Amino acid sequence: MITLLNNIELEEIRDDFPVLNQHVHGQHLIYFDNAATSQKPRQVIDAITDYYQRYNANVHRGIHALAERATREYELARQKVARFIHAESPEQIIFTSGATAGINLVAQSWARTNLRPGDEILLTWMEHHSNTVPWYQVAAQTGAVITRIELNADGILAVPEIGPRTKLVAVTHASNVLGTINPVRELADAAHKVGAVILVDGAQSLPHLPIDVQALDCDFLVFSGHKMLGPTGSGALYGKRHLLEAMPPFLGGGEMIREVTPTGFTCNDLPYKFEAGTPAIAEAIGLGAAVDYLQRIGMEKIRRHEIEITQYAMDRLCEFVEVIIYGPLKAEQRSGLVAFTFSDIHPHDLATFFDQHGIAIRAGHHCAMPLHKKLRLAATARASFYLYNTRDEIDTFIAALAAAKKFFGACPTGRALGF
Ligand code: 7TS
Repeated sequence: MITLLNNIELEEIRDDFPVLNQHVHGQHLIYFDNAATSQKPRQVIDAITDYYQRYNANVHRGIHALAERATREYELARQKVARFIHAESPEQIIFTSGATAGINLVAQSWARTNLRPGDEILLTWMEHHSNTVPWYQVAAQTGAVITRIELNADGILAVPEIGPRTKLVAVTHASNVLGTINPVRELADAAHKVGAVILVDGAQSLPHLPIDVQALDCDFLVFSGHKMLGPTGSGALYGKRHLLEAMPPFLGGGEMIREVTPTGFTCNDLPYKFEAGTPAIAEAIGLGAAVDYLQRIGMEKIRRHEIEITQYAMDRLCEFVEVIIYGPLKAEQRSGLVAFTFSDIHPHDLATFFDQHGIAIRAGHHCAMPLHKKLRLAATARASFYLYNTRDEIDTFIAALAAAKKFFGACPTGRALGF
């Protein structure tokens, strides 16, 4: 049986994150900006330091002891990531600098060579710009067209019949604004029925939910290490082997070749075909340490904890008639974040007010401008949680919101959702 994190476990977890133990503007820091980037435990920081202090060397080329150790640890990190997402093999894990780089790789390699004029790329209204702009670029290059799956009033996808013109479905697993967890397996089945492929943006799901790429039957999945306790500049692309094998390399350079002649080159095997140049070695090793950390606690347990505190945060926010929450109202249907507006107070003013109380939230369009346009909003405020956040912190956040109400003189708006 999966139990919740108890108070002792939570204290132990919090002790692993040095950054949490500080004051901001004279108040104890409350970090609710985890959807932008998570904090890093000592174990990840130590793994990076250890690499630089003890075995800094390039990978896959040196024959000396340091190079062999660096290569071993780098490849071990790949194995850890493969196991974490239940990939069939480590060769299907391409290290990238993050979700954005993974999507661009698929756009410029798979999509650019497979799409023809009139082919459809099916997105949703809740995509991050990283899962939007690369498709606009590839549409301009190939003559493909962009279409979008509609949302219902709760910010949930209405899974459509996918038509024969659709060649690619690119969908976020969890929205960074609405929190909505999308039915990826259903979408994969619908895409595969018409011979389309599906790319899943796991930037907001992988840090928070147990992920099994084989159960999801996704063709590609991307994610960022820095949102799951790992370093910035780390992340990966997972792909089905037959697709990766058939794709041309995206970047050319060292490492990705088998042979270079005076006039041409042949490609290296997977995954090196897509890892041109010296990779982010310390970052990959740090990501491996982050995976170890998450697995030691258990993704099911982390998920239960986040459901619990997210539901608590939403319930407490609903005590204010001035608050509008965007996305599904049941925490089970969303990842651990809540985007909201508070009367007619500008979200940036609200974020500044929270900052003065030592509480870090994010305000803005969260790199999801098409969604905000659809909601007829310029911006929302967003509190996003992770395994180290507590109910007590949410109580402090709610007390700060009550203070903001007094300070700004908020009144109810009664604005509707507006999908
Ligand atoms: N996809 C989703 C769903 C995201 O939320 C983000 C980043 C990305 C892709 C891009 O990730 P990157 O690591 O390659 O930059 N989202 C956010 C956010 O919500 N606030 O700051 C970054």
